[in-house]
Amino acid sequence: MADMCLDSLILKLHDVNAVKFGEYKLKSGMLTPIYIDLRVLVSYPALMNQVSTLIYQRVQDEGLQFDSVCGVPYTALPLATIICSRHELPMLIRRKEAKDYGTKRLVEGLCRQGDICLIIEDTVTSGSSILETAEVLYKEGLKVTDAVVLMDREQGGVEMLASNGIRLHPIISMSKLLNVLLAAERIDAQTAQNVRKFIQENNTFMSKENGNSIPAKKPCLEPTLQLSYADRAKLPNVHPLASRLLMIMEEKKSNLCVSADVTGSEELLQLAESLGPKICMLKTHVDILKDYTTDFSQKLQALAEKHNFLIFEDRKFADIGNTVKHQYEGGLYQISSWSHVVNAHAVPGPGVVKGLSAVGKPLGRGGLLIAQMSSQGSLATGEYTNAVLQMAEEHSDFVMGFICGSKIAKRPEFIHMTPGVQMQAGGDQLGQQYTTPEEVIYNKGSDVIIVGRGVLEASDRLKAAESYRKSGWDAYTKRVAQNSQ
Ligand code: S5P
Repeated sequence: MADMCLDSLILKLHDVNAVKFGEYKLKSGMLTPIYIDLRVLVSYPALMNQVSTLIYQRVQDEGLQFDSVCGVPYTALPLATIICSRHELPMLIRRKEAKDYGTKRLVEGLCRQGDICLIIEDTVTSGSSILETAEVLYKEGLKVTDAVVLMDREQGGVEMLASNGIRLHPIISMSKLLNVLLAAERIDAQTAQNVRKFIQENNTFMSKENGNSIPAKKPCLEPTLQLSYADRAKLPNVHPLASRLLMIMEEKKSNLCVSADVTGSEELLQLAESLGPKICMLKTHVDILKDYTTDFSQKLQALAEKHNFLIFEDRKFADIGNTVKHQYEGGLYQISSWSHVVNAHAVPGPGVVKGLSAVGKPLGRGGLLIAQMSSQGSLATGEYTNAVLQMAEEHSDFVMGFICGSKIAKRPEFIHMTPGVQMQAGGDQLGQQYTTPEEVIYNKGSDVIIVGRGVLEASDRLKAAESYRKSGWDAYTKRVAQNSQ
């Protein structure tokens, strides 16, 4: 029912030219094959009402808690007005420029210290307009935790806002819009494909393969980023293994996880022995070893003990609960018997976590959910990432954190681990995309850098590991110092 409602709204938006195909320039100067202009809505009162109803519906469905509502000027301003008037909610108006007479206020309406203000927006590309509005509200002593948007262009806005502590709830995604218009034969397959390609290649948040600019450059100035790893290790609700990892990081001054992607067990053990003192964690892909034995896994555990690091088998489980239970516990590798941490895709739904937890929790193991991926064209973005966050919250007795490109969870108990890291931004021939340790830890607020070939392909692996350790650690100390000023 709600879906049919959305489909008909999308067609109506197309009817009134609020969605256009061709070549258009965005606020950022970027040329786009699709343009969404919801300013025309004010000429269609029935449509205005329908959009306002959907936005409010979403607010209720999500059970959002807030004290007032603010629409991002100007397009969302009348939408916020309708919603606030209908439901008798206090509204705030953000001025674009302060009046040059009178009170010079940037926000009109009653601002009480500590009140939560819900932001409403019409379209999101990078998320910067919402962030700008939030920053004005912060200056008035307000808090912003959530924002609802009618159209999400799926170009990184959800992730950018999440890294700034704002959860974005989109009503219509770009993918949904294209699917509906295509099914109704409003556009042809080629047009839809062109737009999809453009969206994938123009994510404003994840770094680009060829090292293009990342607009969301600002370091996250979020209170939880003031916390040191040691402080976080002591939080009352932290997962015991996350606590242990945070303590290891603090003690060894290392937020480096080396990805030991080698194919011989002897070489892997040598790596663990030599790089052990530099790392907080060693990541394995046990299924690429040509000579796995139980003896190998025992030796690896002994080295983890000796050098005080955790073992993370990057198995990326992605099946129904019952199957992953067997895959985790049994088979040739018996992963649960030696790996402290494993990861999983959230695609199958919560069953995958429940299956892993049934095996891992009694053994004191922990899990990471894959919320985002470093590879080009990854589908783990936007609403998917939001849903992964939600799943982690609901299973935080086993899930200790995420594989992600940036800090996405507000709770400081969660660990953020980021792959796709090298000293130089760039990529490989198969879609891997690299960001620097400084970018990942300082600008994007992640906790752990995962480095594979950056270390493995160096002529001196130990020296390379040390330089990644230092780079990651320096970025962390700079971030903590910056945020506690
Ligand atoms: O999104 C991801 C998730 C993971 S776990 N992107 C990744 O690259 N990884 C893993 O990190 C990948 O399987 C590989 O083992 C490592 C990155 O290796 P590198 O050589 O590109 O640094």
